[in-house]
Amino acid sequence: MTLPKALIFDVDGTLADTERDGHRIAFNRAFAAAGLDWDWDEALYGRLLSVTGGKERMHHYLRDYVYRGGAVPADLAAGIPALHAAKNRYYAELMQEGAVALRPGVERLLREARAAGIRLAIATTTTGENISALLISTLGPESMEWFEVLASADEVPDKKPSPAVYLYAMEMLDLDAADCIAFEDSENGLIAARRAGLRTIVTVNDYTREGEFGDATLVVDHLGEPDLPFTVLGGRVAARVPATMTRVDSALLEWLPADD
Ligand code: XBP
Ligand code: MG
Repeated sequence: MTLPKALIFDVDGTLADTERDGHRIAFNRAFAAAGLDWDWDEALYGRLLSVTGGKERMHHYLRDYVYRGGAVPADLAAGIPALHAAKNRYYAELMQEGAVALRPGVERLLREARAAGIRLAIATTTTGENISALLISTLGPESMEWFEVLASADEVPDKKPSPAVYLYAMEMLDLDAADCIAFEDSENGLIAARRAGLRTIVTVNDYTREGEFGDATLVVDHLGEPDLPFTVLGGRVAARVPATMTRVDSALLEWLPADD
């Protein structure tokens, strides 16, 4: 049992509830500003999250919800990149306002990993700009240096469940999958990480709690804090987690068995 050499984090839904409280609100502001009466409430957005990528999600919404499988007018489809750019501007504003906090245990684990010499990376389908907006607002500008690799849609156009962004992150780290652990919150994210051969810790959120995560190494409700123990919800090693382990920390990472 040895410490992993690197931790690779998903961003949206894993580091913070950016989907519900960030991207969703920003999409709605962009729609309203463009004079569109589309309104993505929390429940609808949860269904739309089955499609990764903001532009792809808008295409999916137009095709399956607005035009119900019929042809989407070309001018509306052509307007998606501009709507997406506006969404990201609203998203940046929301982050600057501090609208979203990191999930429990995230900052603690990042700091502990750094102290233990574990390298950090990010693998996300969102953009580098959106990553920095979140990190700077929650951890300060210096946190940008904490992550050796930021693998995002800017580097890798293939969205999860494609493993491409994880494979890219590992290539940049020059590490094998056996030396890394992925952190995810969604089914598409878990599939991507597993296809890349990574042991994966899933922290579910309100959108993903009911997901199918049997292939995860460990599924918990959050990473845990000293005064806020996690609840183990599933995963390959769930039955073997020692009762003394109540959060994802260096001790748990060192204990985490290899995939059987
Ligand atoms: C995140 C996504 C993204 C965000 C919005 O998936 O699917 O599309 O919802 O970001 P993951 P963009 O957490 O698996 O990376 O609008 O930049 O796509
Ligand atoms: Mg996610």
